Amino acid sequence: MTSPTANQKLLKWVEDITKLAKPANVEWLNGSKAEYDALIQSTVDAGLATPLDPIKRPNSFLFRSDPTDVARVENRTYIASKSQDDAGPTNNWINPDELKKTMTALYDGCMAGRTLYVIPFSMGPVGSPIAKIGVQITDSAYAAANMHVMTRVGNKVLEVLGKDGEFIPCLHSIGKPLAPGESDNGQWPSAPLDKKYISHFPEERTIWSYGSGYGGNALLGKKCLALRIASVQARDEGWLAEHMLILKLTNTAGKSKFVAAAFPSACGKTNLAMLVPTVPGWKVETVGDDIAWMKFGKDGQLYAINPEFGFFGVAPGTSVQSNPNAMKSVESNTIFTNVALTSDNDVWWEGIGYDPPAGDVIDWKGKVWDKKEPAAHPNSRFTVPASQCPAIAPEWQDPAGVPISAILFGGRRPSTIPLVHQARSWNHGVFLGSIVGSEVTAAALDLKAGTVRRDPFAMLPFCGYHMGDYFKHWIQIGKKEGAVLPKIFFVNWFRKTQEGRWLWPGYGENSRVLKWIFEQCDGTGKFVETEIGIMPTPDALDAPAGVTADDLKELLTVDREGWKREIADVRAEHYPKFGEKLPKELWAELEGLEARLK
Ligand code: OXD
Ligand code: MN
Repeated sequence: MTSPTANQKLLKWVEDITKLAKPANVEWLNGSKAEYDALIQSTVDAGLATPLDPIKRPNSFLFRSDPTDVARVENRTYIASKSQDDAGPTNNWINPDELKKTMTALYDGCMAGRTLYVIPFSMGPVGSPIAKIGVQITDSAYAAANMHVMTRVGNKVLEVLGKDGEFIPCLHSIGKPLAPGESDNGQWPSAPLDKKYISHFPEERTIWSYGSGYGGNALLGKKCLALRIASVQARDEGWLAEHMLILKLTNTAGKSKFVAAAFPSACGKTNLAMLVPTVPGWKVETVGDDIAWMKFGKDGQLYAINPEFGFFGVAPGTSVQSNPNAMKSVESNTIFTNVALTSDNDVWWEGIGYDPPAGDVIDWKGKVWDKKEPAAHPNSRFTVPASQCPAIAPEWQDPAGVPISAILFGGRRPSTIPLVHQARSWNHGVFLGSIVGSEVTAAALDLKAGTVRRDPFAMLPFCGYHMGDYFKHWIQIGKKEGAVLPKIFFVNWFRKTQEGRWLWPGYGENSRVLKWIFEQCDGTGKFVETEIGIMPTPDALDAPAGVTADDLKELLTVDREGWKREIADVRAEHYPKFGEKLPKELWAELEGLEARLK
Protein backbone atom coordinates (compact mmCIF):
# COMPACT_ATOMS: atom_id res chain seq x y z
CA MET A 1 0.00 0.00 0.00
CA THR A 2 1.27 3.49 -0.75
CA SER A 3 1.69 5.62 2.34
CA PRO A 4 -0.57 8.65 2.62
CA THR A 5 2.08 11.00 4.02
CA ALA A 6 5.24 12.76 2.96
CA ASN A 7 6.43 13.07 6.56
CA GLN A 8 9.89 11.52 6.31
CA LYS A 9 10.28 10.97 10.02
CA LEU A 10 7.02 9.04 10.16
CA LEU A 11 7.84 7.02 7.04
CA LYS A 12 11.25 6.09 8.40
CA TRP A 13 9.80 5.05 11.76
CA VAL A 14 7.14 2.85 10.13
CA GLU A 15 9.80 1.31 7.89
CA ASP A 16 12.10 0.58 10.83
CA ILE A 17 9.35 -1.01 12.91
CA THR A 18 8.14 -3.04 9.93
CA LYS A 19 11.66 -4.45 9.49
CA LEU A 20 11.86 -5.28 13.19
CA ALA A 21 8.37 -6.67 13.84
CA LYS A 22 8.02 -8.47 10.47
CA PRO A 23 4.25 -8.23 10.00
CA ALA A 24 2.46 -9.95 7.11
CA ASN A 25 0.90 -6.63 5.99
CA VAL A 26 1.04 -2.93 6.71
CA GLU A 27 -2.15 -0.84 6.70
CA TRP A 28 -2.45 2.92 7.22
CA LEU A 29 -5.75 3.88 8.79
CA ASN A 30 -7.74 6.62 7.04
CA GLY A 31 -10.42 7.05 9.71
CA SER A 32 -13.46 6.04 7.62
CA LYS A 33 -16.54 4.25 8.89
CA ALA A 34 -15.95 1.47 6.35
CA GLU A 35 -12.50 0.98 7.81
CA TYR A 36 -13.89 0.71 11.35
CA ASP A 37 -16.45 -1.85 10.18
CA ALA A 38 -13.72 -3.87 8.46
CA LEU A 39 -11.52 -3.84 11.59
CA ILE A 40 -14.41 -5.09 13.70
CA GLN A 41 -15.33 -7.71 11.08
CA SER A 42 -11.76 -9.05 11.18
CA THR A 43 -12.11 -9.58 14.95
CA VAL A 44 -15.47 -11.34 14.45
CA ASP A 45 -13.85 -13.57 11.83
CA ALA A 46 -11.03 -14.39 14.26
CA GLY A 47 -13.61 -15.44 16.88
CA LEU A 48 -12.64 -12.58 19.20
CA ALA A 49 -15.88 -10.58 19.00
CA THR A 50 -19.56 -11.51 19.25
CA PRO A 51 -22.03 -9.27 17.41
CA LEU A 52 -24.87 -8.31 19.79
CA ASP A 53 -28.57 -8.33 18.93
CA PRO A 54 -28.89 -5.87 16.02
CA ILE A 55 -32.27 -4.54 17.20
CA LYS A 56 -31.47 -4.17 20.91
CA ARG A 57 -27.86 -3.09 20.54
CA PRO A 58 -27.20 -2.06 16.91
CA ASN A 59 -23.64 -2.21 15.64
CA SER A 60 -22.31 -3.33 19.02
CA PHE A 61 -19.89 -6.09 19.86
CA LEU A 62 -18.73 -8.06 22.85
CA PHE A 63 -15.09 -9.02 23.38
CA ARG A 64 -13.69 -11.33 26.07
CA SER A 65 -10.08 -10.80 26.96
CA ASP A 66 -7.68 -13.34 28.39
CA PRO A 67 -8.21 -13.62 32.18
CA THR A 68 -4.60 -12.50 32.65
CA ASP A 69 -5.15 -9.34 30.57
CA VAL A 70 -8.01 -7.44 32.18
CA ALA A 71 -6.65 -4.10 33.43
CA ARG A 72 -3.76 -1.67 33.42
CA VAL A 73 -0.65 -3.38 34.78
CA GLU A 74 0.89 -0.77 37.04
CA ASN A 75 3.74 -2.99 38.17
CA ARG A 76 4.80 -3.47 34.53
CA THR A 77 4.47 0.24 33.68
CA TYR A 78 7.74 2.17 33.44
CA ILE A 79 8.90 5.74 33.28
CA ALA A 80 12.30 5.24 31.67
CA SER A 81 13.77 8.69 32.08
CA LYS A 82 17.53 9.03 31.70
CA SER A 83 17.93 9.59 35.41
CA GLN A 84 16.01 7.49 37.94
CA ASP A 85 15.53 10.57 40.08
CA ASP A 86 13.38 12.12 37.34
CA ALA A 87 10.94 9.22 37.54
CA GLY A 88 10.65 9.72 41.27
CA PRO A 89 9.54 7.44 44.08
CA THR A 90 6.08 6.66 42.71
CA ASN A 91 7.06 5.27 39.29
CA ASN A 92 8.83 2.09 38.21
CA TRP A 93 12.09 2.86 36.50
CA ILE A 94 14.48 0.97 34.24
CA ASN A 95 17.44 2.51 32.48
CA PRO A 96 16.12 3.49 29.02
CA ASP A 97 18.95 1.84 27.09
CA GLU A 98 18.53 -1.41 28.96
CA LEU A 99 14.75 -1.33 28.59
CA LYS A 100 15.01 -0.65 24.86
CA LYS A 101 17.39 -3.56 24.48
CA THR A 102 15.03 -5.92 26.27
CA MET A 103 12.00 -4.68 24.36
CA THR A 104 13.72 -4.62 20.97
CA ALA A 105 14.40 -8.33 21.42
CA LEU A 106 10.73 -8.87 22.23
CA TYR A 107 9.57 -6.81 19.22
CA ASP A 108 11.80 -8.79 16.86
CA GLY A 109 9.34 -10.76 14.70
CA CYS A 110 6.50 -10.12 17.15
CA MET A 111 3.97 -9.24 14.43
CA ALA A 112 4.58 -12.29 12.23
CA GLY A 113 1.37 -13.40 10.54
CA ARG A 114 -0.44 -10.21 11.55
CA THR A 115 -1.28 -6.81 10.07
CA LEU A 116 0.65 -3.82 11.29
CA TYR A 117 -1.79 -0.92 11.53
CA VAL A 118 -0.46 2.64 11.41
CA ILE A 119 -2.90 4.93 13.23
CA PRO A 120 -2.33 8.69 12.95
CA PHE A 121 -4.41 10.22 15.75
CA SER A 122 -5.08 13.58 17.32
CA MET A 123 -5.59 14.05 21.04
CA GLY A 124 -7.91 17.01 21.01
CA PRO A 125 -9.83 18.56 18.10
CA VAL A 126 -7.77 18.18 14.91
CA GLY A 127 -5.69 21.32 14.48
CA SER A 128 -6.52 22.80 17.92
CA PRO A 129 -3.57 24.73 19.38
CA ILE A 130 -3.99 22.61 22.52
CA ALA A 131 -4.11 19.28 20.62
CA LYS A 132 -1.19 16.86 20.08
CA ILE A 133 -0.61 14.36 17.31
CA GLY A 134 0.39 10.78 18.00
CA VAL A 135 0.91 7.84 15.69
CA GLN A 136 0.23 4.39 17.06
CA ILE A 137 1.59 1.29 15.43
CA THR A 138 -0.28 -1.79 16.58
CA ASP A 139 -0.87 -5.38 15.56
CA SER A 140 -4.23 -5.49 17.37
CA ALA A 141 -7.37 -4.89 15.32
CA TYR A 142 -9.21 -4.53 18.65
CA ALA A 143 -6.88 -1.72 19.74
CA ALA A 144 -7.19 -0.10 16.29
CA ALA A 145 -11.00 -0.18 16.44
CA ASN A 146 -10.95 1.26 19.97
CA MET A 147 -8.57 4.02 18.86
CA HIS A 148 -11.11 4.87 16.15
CA VAL A 149 -13.66 5.54 18.88
CA MET A 150 -11.41 7.07 21.54
CA THR A 151 -9.37 9.44 19.35
CA ARG A 152 -9.67 11.30 16.05
CA VAL A 153 -7.84 9.14 13.53
CA GLY A 154 -6.82 9.09 9.90
CA ASN A 155 -6.01 11.30 6.94
CA LYS A 156 -7.25 14.55 8.48
CA VAL A 157 -4.57 14.11 11.15
CA LEU A 158 -1.87 13.48 8.53
CA GLU A 159 -2.93 16.67 6.76
CA VAL A 160 -2.30 18.69 9.91
CA LEU A 161 0.95 16.79 10.54
CA GLY A 162 2.24 17.76 7.11
CA LYS A 163 5.75 17.10 5.88
CA ASP A 164 7.67 18.17 8.94
CA GLY A 165 5.16 18.12 11.80
CA GLU A 166 5.97 16.56 15.16
CA PHE A 167 4.21 13.45 16.40
CA ILE A 168 4.53 11.18 19.41
CA PRO A 169 5.48 7.66 18.30
CA CYS A 170 3.42 5.04 20.15
CA LEU A 171 4.55 1.50 19.45
CA HIS A 172 2.26 -1.32 20.51
CA SER A 173 2.29 -5.06 20.04
CA ILE A 174 0.20 -7.71 21.74
CA GLY A 175 3.28 -9.91 21.64
CA LYS A 176 1.67 -12.98 20.06
CA PRO A 177 3.00 -13.71 16.57
CA LEU A 178 1.10 -16.20 14.44
CA ALA A 179 2.75 -19.20 12.81
CA PRO A 180 1.95 -19.80 9.11
CA GLY A 181 -1.69 -20.90 8.85
CA GLU A 182 -2.37 -20.15 12.54
CA SER A 183 -5.23 -17.83 13.59
CA ASP A 184 -6.40 -16.48 16.93
CA ASN A 185 -9.34 -18.83 16.77
CA GLY A 186 -11.27 -17.21 19.57
CA GLN A 187 -8.29 -16.83 21.91
CA TRP A 188 -7.56 -13.21 22.99
CA PRO A 189 -3.89 -12.74 22.05
CA SER A 190 -1.48 -11.33 24.64
CA ALA A 191 1.86 -12.17 26.24
CA PRO A 192 2.48 -13.50 29.77
CA LEU A 193 2.69 -10.96 32.58
CA ASP A 194 6.47 -11.09 32.90
CA LYS A 195 6.78 -10.16 29.22
CA LYS A 196 4.40 -7.19 29.44
CA TYR A 197 5.98 -3.73 29.37
CA ILE A 198 4.17 -0.40 29.23
CA SER A 199 7.14 1.92 28.77
CA HIS A 200 7.48 5.67 28.50
CA PHE A 201 10.60 7.52 27.42
CA PRO A 202 9.77 11.04 28.58
CA GLU A 203 12.82 12.84 27.16
CA GLU A 204 12.17 11.32 23.74
CA ARG A 205 8.37 11.67 24.04
CA THR A 206 8.04 8.05 22.99
CA ILE A 207 5.86 5.13 24.13
CA TRP A 208 6.62 1.42 23.74
CA SER A 209 3.98 -1.04 24.88
CA TYR A 210 4.26 -4.81 24.60
CA GLY A 211 2.25 -7.82 25.61
CA SER A 212 -1.18 -6.49 26.57
CA GLY A 213 -4.22 -5.77 24.42
CA TYR A 214 -6.33 -4.20 27.17
CA GLY A 215 -7.44 -0.63 27.80
CA GLY A 216 -4.81 1.83 28.94
CA ASN A 217 -2.02 -0.66 28.14
CA ALA A 218 -3.02 -0.79 24.47
CA LEU A 219 -4.96 2.39 23.60
CA LEU A 220 -1.85 4.48 23.87
CA GLY A 221 -3.48 7.87 23.35
CA LYS A 222 -5.17 7.73 26.73
CA LYS A 223 -3.11 7.19 29.87
CA CYS A 224 0.27 6.80 28.12
CA LEU A 225 0.19 9.86 25.85
CA ALA A 226 -2.50 12.16 27.26
CA LEU A 227 -1.27 11.78 30.84
CA ARG A 228 2.21 10.30 31.28
CA ILE A 229 3.96 11.90 28.30
CA ALA A 230 1.72 15.00 28.20
CA SER A 231 2.35 15.70 31.89
CA VAL A 232 6.06 16.03 31.07
CA GLN A 233 5.33 18.30 28.11
CA ALA A 234 2.96 20.34 30.27
CA ARG A 235 5.67 20.81 32.89
CA ASP A 236 8.15 21.95 30.25
CA GLU A 237 5.67 24.23 28.46
CA GLY A 238 3.75 25.72 31.41
CA TRP A 239 0.35 24.02 31.18
CA LEU A 240 -1.50 21.16 32.90
CA ALA A 241 -2.27 17.61 31.70
CA GLU A 242 -4.59 16.14 34.31
CA HIS A 243 -6.66 13.10 35.22
CA MET A 244 -9.84 15.20 35.35
CA LEU A 245 -13.35 15.21 34.02
CA ILE A 246 -14.72 18.46 32.61
CA LEU A 247 -18.37 19.47 33.02
CA LYS A 248 -20.51 22.45 32.16
CA LEU A 249 -22.86 23.69 34.84
CA THR A 250 -25.76 26.01 34.01
CA ASN A 251 -27.96 27.75 36.56
CA THR A 252 -31.63 28.63 36.33
CA ALA A 253 -30.78 32.02 34.82
CA GLY A 254 -28.90 30.33 31.98
CA LYS A 255 -25.43 31.33 33.20
CA SER A 256 -22.77 28.64 32.70
CA LYS A 257 -19.46 27.75 34.30
CA PHE A 258 -17.02 24.94 33.56
CA VAL A 259 -15.62 22.69 36.28
CA ALA A 260 -12.74 20.19 36.17
CA ALA A 261 -12.51 17.41 38.76
CA ALA A 262 -9.89 14.82 39.74
CA PHE A 263 -10.81 11.66 41.61
CA PRO A 264 -8.88 8.41 41.86
CA SER A 265 -10.01 5.62 39.52
CA ALA A 266 -13.35 4.06 40.54
CA CYS A 267 -14.67 7.10 42.44
CA GLY A 268 -17.43 7.93 39.94
CA LYS A 269 -15.78 10.41 37.55
CA THR A 270 -17.89 9.29 34.60
CA ASN A 271 -21.04 9.48 36.73
CA LEU A 272 -20.23 13.03 37.86
CA ALA A 273 -19.35 14.11 34.32
CA MET A 274 -22.77 12.93 33.10
CA LEU A 275 -24.79 13.82 36.19
CA VAL A 276 -28.50 14.59 35.97
CA PRO A 277 -29.09 17.32 38.57
CA THR A 278 -31.87 17.03 41.14
CA VAL A 279 -31.75 20.79 41.72
CA PRO A 280 -34.68 22.10 39.67
CA GLY A 281 -33.74 24.13 36.62
CA TRP A 282 -29.99 23.41 36.81
CA LYS A 283 -28.20 21.64 34.00
CA VAL A 284 -25.00 19.58 33.77
CA GLU A 285 -23.43 18.82 30.41
CA THR A 286 -20.38 16.72 29.68
CA VAL A 287 -17.14 17.91 28.11
CA GLY A 288 -14.97 14.96 29.16
CA ASP A 289 -14.96 12.13 31.70
CA ASP A 290 -11.29 11.30 32.26
CA ILE A 291 -8.63 13.72 31.02
CA ALA A 292 -8.28 17.52 30.86
CA TRP A 293 -5.52 19.52 29.18
CA MET A 294 -5.52 23.08 30.42
CA LYS A 295 -3.62 26.03 29.01
CA PHE A 296 -3.70 29.70 29.87
CA GLY A 297 -5.62 31.89 27.44
CA LYS A 298 -4.78 35.50 26.65
CA ASP A 299 -7.28 36.61 29.30
CA GLY A 300 -5.30 34.71 31.99
CA GLN A 301 -7.93 32.00 32.44
CA LEU A 302 -7.19 28.30 32.16
CA TYR A 303 -8.87 26.81 29.09
CA ALA A 304 -9.46 23.07 29.04
CA ILE A 305 -9.95 20.57 26.27
CA ASN A 306 -10.91 16.94 26.56
CA PRO A 307 -8.22 15.33 24.40
CA GLU A 308 -10.34 12.20 23.92
CA PHE A 309 -13.09 11.46 21.39
CA GLY A 310 -14.92 8.70 23.27
CA PHE A 311 -15.57 7.19 26.67
CA PHE A 312 -13.86 4.03 27.93
CA GLY A 313 -16.08 3.58 30.95
CA VAL A 314 -16.35 0.92 33.63
CA ALA A 315 -19.58 -1.03 33.06
CA PRO A 316 -20.38 -2.57 36.49
CA GLY A 317 -22.42 -0.19 38.61
CA THR A 318 -23.61 1.77 35.57
CA SER A 319 -27.41 1.86 35.58
CA VAL A 320 -30.33 4.11 34.79
CA GLN A 321 -30.17 5.23 38.41
CA SER A 322 -26.40 5.88 38.65
CA ASN A 323 -25.81 7.21 35.15
CA PRO A 324 -28.76 7.41 32.74
CA ASN A 325 -26.70 9.33 30.18
CA ALA A 326 -24.07 6.58 30.04
CA MET A 327 -26.82 3.98 29.60
CA LYS A 328 -28.23 5.97 26.68
CA SER A 329 -24.73 6.45 25.23
CA VAL A 330 -24.17 2.68 25.00
CA GLU A 331 -27.44 1.84 23.26
CA SER A 332 -25.63 1.40 19.92
CA ASN A 333 -22.19 1.53 18.22
CA THR A 334 -20.50 0.28 21.37
CA ILE A 335 -17.60 -2.06 22.00
CA PHE A 336 -18.12 -4.00 25.24
CA THR A 337 -15.22 -5.86 26.80
CA ASN A 338 -15.56 -8.52 29.53
CA VAL A 339 -19.21 -7.93 30.38
CA ALA A 340 -21.70 -10.84 30.48
CA LEU A 341 -23.80 -12.03 27.53
CA THR A 342 -27.52 -12.75 28.00
CA SER A 343 -29.67 -15.40 26.34
CA ASP A 344 -31.20 -12.71 24.11
CA ASN A 345 -27.76 -11.70 22.86
CA ASP A 346 -27.48 -8.52 24.86
CA VAL A 347 -25.05 -7.39 27.56
CA TRP A 348 -25.46 -7.50 31.34
CA TRP A 349 -23.35 -6.56 34.35
CA GLU A 350 -23.55 -6.33 38.10
CA GLY A 351 -25.33 -3.13 39.15
CA ILE A 352 -27.06 -2.63 35.78
CA GLY A 353 -30.28 -2.23 37.76
CA TYR A 354 -32.29 -5.21 36.49
CA ASP A 355 -32.03 -9.01 36.37
CA PRO A 356 -30.85 -10.72 33.22
CA PRO A 357 -33.61 -12.37 31.18
CA ALA A 358 -34.38 -16.07 31.67
CA GLY A 359 -31.89 -18.49 30.16
CA ASP A 360 -28.18 -18.93 30.51
CA VAL A 361 -25.95 -15.96 31.17
CA ILE A 362 -22.46 -16.36 29.73
CA ASP A 363 -19.90 -14.79 32.06
CA TRP A 364 -16.88 -12.76 31.01
CA LYS A 365 -14.78 -15.92 30.85
CA GLY A 366 -17.15 -17.40 28.28
CA LYS A 367 -18.70 -20.00 30.64
CA VAL A 368 -22.30 -20.42 31.74
CA TRP A 369 -22.52 -18.15 34.81
CA ASP A 370 -22.68 -20.13 38.07
CA LYS A 371 -23.49 -16.98 40.12
CA LYS A 372 -20.56 -17.68 42.45
CA GLU A 373 -18.39 -14.98 40.94
CA PRO A 374 -19.36 -11.79 39.12
CA ALA A 375 -20.71 -12.38 35.62
CA ALA A 376 -18.96 -9.24 34.37
CA HIS A 377 -15.34 -8.54 35.28
CA PRO A 378 -15.21 -5.62 37.78
CA ASN A 379 -13.06 -3.72 35.26
CA SER A 380 -15.23 -4.58 32.25
CA ARG A 381 -15.70 -1.65 29.92
CA PHE A 382 -17.72 0.05 27.24
CA THR A 383 -16.04 2.02 24.46
CA VAL A 384 -18.39 4.53 22.92
CA PRO A 385 -18.17 7.76 20.88
CA ALA A 386 -18.56 10.82 23.15
CA SER A 387 -20.97 12.26 20.59
CA GLN A 388 -23.50 9.59 21.62
CA CYS A 389 -23.85 11.03 25.12
CA PRO A 390 -27.20 12.85 25.25
CA ALA A 391 -25.68 15.35 27.70
CA ILE A 392 -22.60 16.18 25.63
CA ALA A 393 -21.93 19.93 25.84
CA PRO A 394 -22.06 21.90 22.58
CA GLU A 395 -18.55 23.22 23.37
CA TRP A 396 -16.98 19.79 23.80
CA GLN A 397 -15.01 20.06 20.57
CA ASP A 398 -14.20 23.76 20.78
CA PRO A 399 -10.55 23.95 19.68
CA ALA A 400 -10.00 26.89 22.05
CA GLY A 401 -11.18 24.85 25.05
CA VAL A 402 -13.55 25.96 27.81
CA PRO A 403 -12.64 28.39 30.63
CA ILE A 404 -12.35 26.57 33.97
CA SER A 405 -13.86 28.33 37.00
CA ALA A 406 -13.40 25.56 39.58
CA ILE A 407 -11.19 22.55 40.15
CA LEU A 408 -12.48 19.76 42.40
CA PHE A 409 -10.51 17.08 44.19
CA GLY A 410 -11.97 14.12 46.03
CA GLY A 411 -11.67 10.49 47.03
CA ARG A 412 -13.54 7.83 49.00
CA ARG A 413 -13.30 9.07 52.55
CA PRO A 414 -15.86 7.55 54.95
CA SER A 415 -14.60 9.85 57.71
CA THR A 416 -12.80 13.17 58.36
CA ILE A 417 -13.20 15.00 55.05
CA PRO A 418 -16.43 17.06 54.92
CA LEU A 419 -18.91 16.97 52.05
CA VAL A 420 -17.29 20.07 50.58
CA HIS A 421 -14.76 22.71 51.52
CA GLN A 422 -12.99 25.35 49.50
CA ALA A 423 -9.29 26.07 49.54
CA ARG A 424 -8.24 29.38 51.10
CA SER A 425 -5.73 30.04 48.33
CA TRP A 426 -4.14 28.40 45.31
CA ASN A 427 -1.33 26.87 47.38
CA HIS A 428 -3.82 25.54 49.90
CA GLY A 429 -5.67 23.97 46.96
CA VAL A 430 -2.43 22.38 45.73
CA PHE A 431 -1.96 21.03 49.27
CA LEU A 432 -5.46 19.49 49.13
CA GLY A 433 -4.70 17.95 45.73
CA SER A 434 -1.46 16.54 47.08
CA ILE A 435 -3.20 14.63 49.90
CA VAL A 436 -6.06 13.12 47.83
CA GLY A 437 -6.66 9.49 48.62
CA SER A 438 -9.22 6.82 49.30
CA GLU A 439 -9.65 4.95 52.54
CA VAL A 440 -8.73 1.30 52.29
CA THR A 441 -11.49 -1.14 53.15
CA ALA A 442 -10.97 -4.41 55.00
CA ALA A 443 -11.12 -6.16 51.63
CA ALA A 444 -7.51 -5.29 50.80
CA LEU A 445 -5.73 -7.78 52.99
CA ASP A 446 -2.28 -6.27 52.76
CA LEU A 447 -3.40 -2.90 54.09
CA LYS A 448 -4.89 -1.94 57.42
CA ALA A 449 -8.56 -0.95 57.12
CA GLY A 450 -9.04 2.74 57.77
CA THR A 451 -5.67 3.78 56.39
CA VAL A 452 -5.67 6.16 53.47
CA ARG A 453 -4.06 5.15 50.22
CA ARG A 454 -2.88 8.49 48.87
CA ASP A 455 -3.28 9.23 45.20
CA PRO A 456 -2.12 12.84 44.80
CA PHE A 457 -4.21 14.70 42.21
CA ALA A 458 -5.48 11.21 41.22
CA MET A 459 -2.25 11.13 39.17
CA LEU A 460 -0.25 8.48 41.03
CA PRO A 461 -0.29 5.94 38.18
CA PHE A 462 -0.23 8.64 35.50
CA CYS A 463 2.42 11.23 36.32
CA GLY A 464 5.33 10.88 33.90
CA TYR A 465 7.94 12.41 36.21
CA HIS A 466 8.89 12.96 39.84
CA MET A 467 5.74 13.70 41.80
CA GLY A 468 7.58 16.25 43.97
CA ASP A 469 8.42 18.20 40.79
CA TYR A 470 4.80 17.82 39.72
CA PHE A 471 3.65 19.50 42.96
CA LYS A 472 6.18 22.25 42.27
CA HIS A 473 4.77 22.71 38.79
CA TRP A 474 1.30 23.25 40.27
CA ILE A 475 2.71 25.84 42.69
CA GLN A 476 4.42 27.57 39.74
CA ILE A 477 1.16 27.68 37.74
CA GLY A 478 -0.33 29.67 40.64
CA LYS A 479 2.43 32.25 40.33
CA LYS A 480 1.83 33.06 36.68
CA GLU A 481 1.52 36.76 36.16
CA GLY A 482 -1.95 37.86 35.10
CA ALA A 483 -3.46 34.45 35.82
CA VAL A 484 -7.17 34.35 36.69
CA LEU A 485 -6.98 31.08 38.57
CA PRO A 486 -9.86 28.66 39.14
CA LYS A 487 -11.03 28.23 42.73
CA ILE A 488 -10.16 24.87 44.25
CA PHE A 489 -12.59 22.66 46.19
CA PHE A 490 -12.36 19.33 48.00
CA VAL A 491 -15.48 17.18 47.87
CA ASN A 492 -16.36 13.88 49.51
CA TRP A 493 -19.52 12.02 48.45
CA PHE A 494 -18.57 9.00 50.54
CA ARG A 495 -19.07 9.99 54.18
CA LYS A 496 -20.52 7.37 56.52
CA THR A 497 -21.74 7.41 60.11
CA GLN A 498 -19.77 5.48 62.72
CA GLU A 499 -22.35 2.71 62.24
CA GLY A 500 -21.57 2.58 58.53
CA ARG A 501 -24.67 4.31 57.14
CA TRP A 502 -24.09 6.56 54.12
CA LEU A 503 -24.63 10.20 55.08
CA TRP A 504 -25.05 11.47 51.54
CA PRO A 505 -27.00 9.85 48.67
CA GLY A 506 -24.58 10.98 45.94
CA TYR A 507 -25.32 10.76 42.20
CA GLY A 508 -27.77 13.47 41.03
CA GLU A 509 -27.90 14.95 44.55
CA ASN A 510 -24.26 15.98 44.14
CA SER A 511 -25.69 18.82 42.06
CA ARG A 512 -26.53 20.55 45.38
CA VAL A 513 -22.82 20.77 46.07
CA LEU A 514 -22.06 21.82 42.49
CA LYS A 515 -24.61 24.62 42.90
CA TRP A 516 -22.77 25.96 45.97
CA ILE A 517 -19.46 25.72 44.10
CA PHE A 518 -20.97 27.66 41.19
CA GLU A 519 -22.22 30.31 43.64
CA GLN A 520 -18.80 30.56 45.29
CA CYS A 521 -17.24 31.18 41.88
CA ASP A 522 -19.93 33.75 41.18
CA GLY A 523 -19.47 35.52 44.52
CA THR A 524 -23.03 34.76 45.64
CA GLY A 525 -22.51 31.68 47.86
CA LYS A 526 -23.15 31.66 51.60
CA PHE A 527 -20.03 30.57 53.41
CA VAL A 528 -18.08 30.49 56.64
CA GLU A 529 -14.32 30.46 57.09
CA THR A 530 -13.11 27.52 59.16
CA GLU A 531 -9.72 26.18 60.21
CA ILE A 532 -9.66 23.81 57.23
CA GLY A 533 -10.98 26.22 54.61
CA ILE A 534 -14.18 27.84 53.38
CA MET A 535 -17.40 25.89 53.96
CA PRO A 536 -21.10 26.36 53.19
CA THR A 537 -23.27 27.83 55.95
CA PRO A 538 -25.85 25.32 57.22
CA ASP A 539 -28.55 26.94 55.07
CA ALA A 540 -26.41 27.17 51.94
CA LEU A 541 -27.21 23.62 50.79
CA ASP A 542 -30.72 22.12 50.70
CA ALA A 543 -30.66 18.67 52.25
CA PRO A 544 -31.98 16.04 49.85
CA ALA A 545 -34.69 13.59 50.96
CA GLY A 546 -33.34 11.18 53.57
CA VAL A 547 -30.60 13.52 54.79
CA THR A 548 -31.62 14.95 58.18
CA ALA A 549 -30.51 18.30 59.53
CA ASP A 550 -28.19 16.37 61.87
CA ASP A 551 -26.71 14.43 58.94
CA LEU A 552 -26.07 17.67 57.09
CA LYS A 553 -24.47 19.13 60.17
CA GLU A 554 -22.16 16.11 60.45
CA LEU A 555 -21.31 16.38 56.75
CA LEU A 556 -20.34 20.03 57.17
CA THR A 557 -18.59 19.99 60.56
CA VAL A 558 -14.83 20.28 60.95
CA ASP A 559 -13.70 16.98 62.45
CA ARG A 560 -10.79 18.43 64.41
CA GLU A 561 -9.49 15.12 65.76
CA GLY A 562 -9.80 13.48 62.36
CA TRP A 563 -7.85 16.31 60.72
CA LYS A 564 -5.13 16.05 63.36
CA ARG A 565 -4.75 12.38 62.47
CA GLU A 566 -4.74 13.34 58.79
CA ILE A 567 -1.94 15.83 59.36
CA ALA A 568 0.05 13.29 61.35
CA ASP A 569 -0.31 10.75 58.54
CA VAL A 570 0.69 13.22 55.83
CA ARG A 571 3.68 14.33 57.91
CA ALA A 572 4.91 10.85 58.80
CA GLU A 573 3.88 8.65 55.89
CA HIS A 574 3.07 10.70 52.80
CA TYR A 575 5.23 13.79 52.38
CA PRO A 576 8.56 12.20 53.37
CA LYS A 577 8.31 9.98 50.24
CA PHE A 578 9.10 13.03 48.10
CA GLY A 579 12.17 14.06 50.07
CA GLU A 580 13.88 17.28 49.05
CA LYS A 581 11.54 17.70 46.09
CA LEU A 582 8.48 18.33 48.26
CA PRO A 583 7.91 22.08 47.78
CA LYS A 584 8.37 24.13 50.91
CA GLU A 585 5.01 25.78 50.18
CA LEU A 586 3.29 22.47 50.88
CA TRP A 587 5.08 21.96 54.20
CA ALA A 588 4.00 25.51 55.03
CA GLU A 589 0.36 24.68 54.21
CA LEU A 590 0.54 21.59 56.44
CA GLU A 591 1.98 23.61 59.28
CA GLY A 592 -0.52 26.43 58.79
CA LEU A 593 -3.40 23.97 58.98
CA GLU A 594 -1.94 22.37 62.09
CA ALA A 595 -1.56 25.76 63.76
CA ARG A 596 -5.14 26.75 62.96
CA LEU A 597 -6.43 23.52 64.48
CA LYS A 598 -4.51 23.96 67.77
C1 OXD B 1 -9.27 4.72 33.83
C2 OXD B 1 -8.53 4.72 35.09
O1 OXD B 1 -9.36 3.67 33.18
O2 OXD B 1 -8.39 5.80 35.69
O3 OXD B 1 -9.77 5.78 33.44
O4 OXD B 1 -8.07 3.65 35.53
MN1 MN C 1 -9.07 7.45 34.54
